[in-house]
Amino acid sequence: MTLLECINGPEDLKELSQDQLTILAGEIRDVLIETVTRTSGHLGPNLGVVELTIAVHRVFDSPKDRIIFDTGHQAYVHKLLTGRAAAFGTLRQRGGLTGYPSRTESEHDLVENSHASTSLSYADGLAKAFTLRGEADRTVVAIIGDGALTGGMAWEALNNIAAAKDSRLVMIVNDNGWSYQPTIGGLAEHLAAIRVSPRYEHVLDYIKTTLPRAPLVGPPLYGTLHRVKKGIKDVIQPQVMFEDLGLKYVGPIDGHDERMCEHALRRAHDFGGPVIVHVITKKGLGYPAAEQNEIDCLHQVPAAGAAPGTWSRVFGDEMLAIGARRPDVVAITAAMLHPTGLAQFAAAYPDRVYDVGIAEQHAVTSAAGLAMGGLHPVVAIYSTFLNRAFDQTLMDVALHQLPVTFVLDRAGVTGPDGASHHGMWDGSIMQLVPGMKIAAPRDAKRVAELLNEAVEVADGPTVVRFPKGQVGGEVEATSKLGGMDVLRAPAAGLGPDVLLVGAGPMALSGLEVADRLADHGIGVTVVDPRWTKPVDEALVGAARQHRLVVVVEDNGRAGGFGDAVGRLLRDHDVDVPVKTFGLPQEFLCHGTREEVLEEAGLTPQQLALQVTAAVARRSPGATLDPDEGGVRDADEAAQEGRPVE
Ligand SMILES: Cc1ncc(C[n+]2csc(CCOP(=O)(O)OP(=O)(O)O)c2C)c(N)n1
Repeated sequence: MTLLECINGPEDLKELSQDQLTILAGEIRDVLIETVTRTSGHLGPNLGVVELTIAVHRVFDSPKDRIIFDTGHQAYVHKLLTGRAAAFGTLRQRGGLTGYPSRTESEHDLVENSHASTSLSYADGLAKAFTLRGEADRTVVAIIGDGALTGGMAWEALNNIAAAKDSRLVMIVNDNGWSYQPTIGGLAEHLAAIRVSPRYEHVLDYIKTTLPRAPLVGPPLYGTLHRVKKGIKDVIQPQVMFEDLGLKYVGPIDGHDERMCEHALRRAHDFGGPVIVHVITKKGLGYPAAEQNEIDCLHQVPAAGAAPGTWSRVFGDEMLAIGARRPDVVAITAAMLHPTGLAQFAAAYPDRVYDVGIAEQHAVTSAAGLAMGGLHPVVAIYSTFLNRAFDQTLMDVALHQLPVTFVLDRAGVTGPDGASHHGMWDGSIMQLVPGMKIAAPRDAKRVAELLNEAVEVADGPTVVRFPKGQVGGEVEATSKLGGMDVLRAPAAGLGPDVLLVGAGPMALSGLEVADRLADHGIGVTVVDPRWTKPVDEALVGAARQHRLVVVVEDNGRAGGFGDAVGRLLRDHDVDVPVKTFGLPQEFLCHGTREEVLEEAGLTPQQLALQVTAAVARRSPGATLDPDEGGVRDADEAAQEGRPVE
């Protein structure tokens, strides 16, 4: 039996000797490598926090003390130490462990939002609540990476935490110098200066010899630490930063020396007010393939980079072509150069790409500034992360009618990253923005086409949204309807029963739906709108010629394209019914993209069943009485997921 198998919770850790902890750390790394290379997930970040997480759980008393992981992608070791080692093989699989902390999984998990830079705000509020409720024996621990520390929210929190002198709050800065890529910006340069100082080793030695001699309890002990820090400060200047904010600072600590981490954390714990513990770690430690990976230290397995054949790569290729033709086109990424497909553009035009750190809000308003300065910025961002820059999009870009193109990768169902990663909101919130134009390409050729159209728009913002993964086959239009592509007319001999409008790749699913419906004598016209905002007015006339309008979109059903189509038709007094098939307005779990789409009823087969039932309900002579005829059969079949006979 391994040591890890004996750990049922943090209490079991506290019994182990230093030698056993070293063995345990090795076992954890083995499990991480073996599991994550099989299941997919975040490998580099977790390999880097093994000793640190052990130390946190030995010093603090979870769940009485609350541990908050910023972003949460580095919480696998925490999972292994909090009773989930046996289930770890199910990581990120449907029904298995999630890839982030999960409140339903464990009482040790508090925050499951995987959007970065929030931990210090959660921690600030939580610590204040403990103070106000008189729970003076509880400490809040926030673990935040140097990447997440580039986000504005983290600094808004620090500003407030510095003033909350009573908060029992320990902020651990896990500084590995990397975000997805080397962390950029002034803060990163400060931190890097500490790490690369030739005297850093000296400092670590100094702490190692000084800390064990420090007094055992209370503020005097912190005073000693403080003097240690002052000593460091004398030789390494940049860390004045935290102190100038009025925050107590301990560090830098070698994050792979468990004993040193424990010493620092115990002293921070005993201080009784807000303290920053600055820990230096190596991303990917213990796995050469990660340590030596020059792109992102195997931040994620498989790599999140834009592999050939993916939507991200198709976008990246076209950006390169546009870059050659249009010197005014620049690109912005919020710490995700490779995953968003911008790497080739960056290599070709290094002066025309801005990595702003994990700072989506800044990215958008900075794009507004670039546009005001006569450039056309392309903000390449994952759909789910645009949410936090909604106000900037609305007020800073759209109100000023600025030509900024948002390229939203991972729009719609993303899969194993779960609820906070599904890009199911942008299609609705962008519908609210006056003057915004939204394109949804169905295939690779349309990515190129629509991106080119988007960067030609000079009087307002545009969005190009596409999903995660491999792009499918190409389908050409058979005719045009206004600016839209008609992909299929009703099969020979069948009337225009259903006008199926499929946004993005859902237009291709629509073709399969049409085939299935033709088998049941239902004629379907399949249209790809290309632009889902503004809704093409040619739909009005087309809707009047059909008995039912069906909209299919990979986005939440509330307020998306389907609602916009319905509104347009109502405004024109068209009384043909509109049915929208999209994602339920819920937080959807993890699973493969296919599994999640199936659960939402969005596979072609499920769509065909539901549309058949809807047509049957509206057929002359049809009745809603469940005891009668074909309507009932089709409805029931749809519910049971079996084909309509
Ligand atoms: C708001 C937001 N933008 C982007 C991301 C994507 N993302 C996940 S982890 C990560 C890098 C985090 O770096 P750091 O905090 O230093 O942690 P490390 O992985 O280095 O341990 C990024 C950019 C995110 N989770 N949230």
